[in-house]
Amino acid sequence: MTGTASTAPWKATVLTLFEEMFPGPLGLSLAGQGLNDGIWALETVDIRGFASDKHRTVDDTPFGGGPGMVMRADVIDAAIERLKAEKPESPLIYLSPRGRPLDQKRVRELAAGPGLGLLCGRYEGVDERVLEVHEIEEVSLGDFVLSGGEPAAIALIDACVRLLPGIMGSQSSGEEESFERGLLEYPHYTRPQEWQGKKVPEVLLSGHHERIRDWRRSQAEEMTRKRRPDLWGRYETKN
Ligand code: 9D3
Repeated sequence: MTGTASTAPWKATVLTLFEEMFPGPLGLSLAGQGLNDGIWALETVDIRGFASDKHRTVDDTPFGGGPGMVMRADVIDAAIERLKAEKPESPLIYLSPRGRPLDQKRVRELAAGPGLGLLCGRYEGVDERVLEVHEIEEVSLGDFVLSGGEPAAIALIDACVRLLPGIMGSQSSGEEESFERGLLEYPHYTRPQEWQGKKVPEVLLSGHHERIRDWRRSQAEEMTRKRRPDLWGRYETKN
């Protein structure tokens, strides 16, 4: 072989019925610049392209009855086979409200790998058998209801991409992120120094870096204790 050695960029391949939703916000700002610079790559695959009948059916009624439709195992399987042929090393994730809640630890692991294969569901979800056969990891964004997996896929990709080497700010943001320390962020202020009668806390104007650090720490702790008792409990246990 000749020429410059180069490794393939981190790549997200998204199986979806709504390709038009991509890149969406991923085409703008930090993620969009990284996409243009070739730091990461995005491919969407239309699930409907793997339907085998003339009406290109991807869903059917649930066995056992009940509301809504279920995405067919054979159609999803064909789409996944295509994905596995191209990027066999990438973890396969199904965005699903019954998945394990995403956290920053998993995001860091996924950003450190070769990329992601993402399956976006619509309707009630996909036939359980195809999830079992491919040992697909199920990931949720939290306990609220979206209309489909696509907005969740966009959020997951965004969280990974901002950590990639070469993305502006990935160095500093990778390290001292509030979630890494287990606390919410302290409050921020900028000019004007007084606004609608509200003054910026005196300590921040003092120039005493140690006092500022202590104040921010105590604010972060107070905020976490009040708003996120779950995080606070774990933080207290660790410290
Ligand atoms: C109306 C159907 N729901 C029964 C209570 C089940 C349901 C199926 C599919 C609810 C939502 C969805 C679509 N959601 C996602 O695909 C999804 C999701 C979410 O809704 N919340 C948080 N994380 C995610 S990741 C994918």
